Amino acid sequence: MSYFMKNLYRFSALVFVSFAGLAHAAETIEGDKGTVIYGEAIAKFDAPWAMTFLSNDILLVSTKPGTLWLVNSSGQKAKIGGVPKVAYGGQGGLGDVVLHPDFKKNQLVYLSFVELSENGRERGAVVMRARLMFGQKPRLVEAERIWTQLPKRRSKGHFSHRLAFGPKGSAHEGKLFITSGDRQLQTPAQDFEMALGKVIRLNADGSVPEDNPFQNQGTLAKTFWSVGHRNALGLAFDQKGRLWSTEMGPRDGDELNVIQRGANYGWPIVSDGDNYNGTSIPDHATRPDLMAPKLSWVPTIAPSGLVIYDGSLFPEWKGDALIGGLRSRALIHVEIEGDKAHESERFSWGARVRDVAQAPDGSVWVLQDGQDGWLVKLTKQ
Ligand SMILES: [Ca+2]
Ligand SMILES: [Ca+2]
Repeated sequence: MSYFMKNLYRFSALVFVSFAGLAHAAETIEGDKGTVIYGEAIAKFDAPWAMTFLSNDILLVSTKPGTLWLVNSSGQKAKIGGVPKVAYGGQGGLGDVVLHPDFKKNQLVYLSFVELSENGRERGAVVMRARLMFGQKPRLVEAERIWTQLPKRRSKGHFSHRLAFGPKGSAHEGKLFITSGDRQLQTPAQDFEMALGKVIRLNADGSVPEDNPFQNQGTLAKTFWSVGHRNALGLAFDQKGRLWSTEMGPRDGDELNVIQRGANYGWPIVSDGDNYNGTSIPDHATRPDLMAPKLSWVPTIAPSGLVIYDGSLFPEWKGDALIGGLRSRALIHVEIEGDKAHESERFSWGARVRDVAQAPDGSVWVLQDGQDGWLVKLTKQ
């Protein structure tokens, strides 16, 4: 066991206040193709948004109002200090939480959240990194802003602000990817002077990699990896080093994309869905020059968190996408075969699924959306 893990366990034995009976007995959940899995309710949160594992038994959970929790598998929680104040409202607040790939050495944590402009009228996302310290009380120290979503806008939606680090050994090792939504304004997704409707790629310290694709289209464009996105709430690498993203469509037309360097994903020029006001948007097939999704959904699933499964507990899911569905109230299993993807099975137990993650032991954990959002652990038994 590493020095870090020893510290973590010693620490966690001290700070977790003991609650009795929080975790519930496992209940069976049957997929629409008949696969049976088990769900165990671990702990409840006020509007949880994201989670990331420190070990099999300990994870971080963020909530939209602005709390970051250290949680163990018995459902015990400790609040983490030093989290900045966030602009909570609409679709925004505290967002994603991910670990630096060398977290066990440097204890660096990356958070995304929404802040107000100086005049208090406009909003935009921010990415901050800080060191997670254990002591009498867990806390973040040495907080440092590494990205600001520009320009800020009045809208309270489509921040996206999902984060993913390129895995070790991949072409993107140590690179931080950020989804930046169109802020409900559509056209910024094709505008090279706005970092909205883009996937952003940065070095771990926030500096701009010189091999990003758009070097001659202005300062902001140097941070872009891909353009033409609407509201990408899921972002995850697979074992081959490919980056996948889920994207909320307008009325229908949700997408699962493979994110490629310099590509244009078409929003708002094309979508397999249409506008909420009933006007139609040409489908992706009409514009082969714009990158088509690997899979799109009509009717909507409202996709949020995404993981590409790599565990051994569910060997039949290895290499496949697991997507949290909001309006579809489901965990959606998408089978990936080479370059192709299709929906394989839907697991629904009546809850909107905000985020999905894989624990080191291969169990799959979901965060249910809303004010009484449960953290649920999914296993085979
Ligand atoms: Ca698209
Ligand atoms: Ca369409």
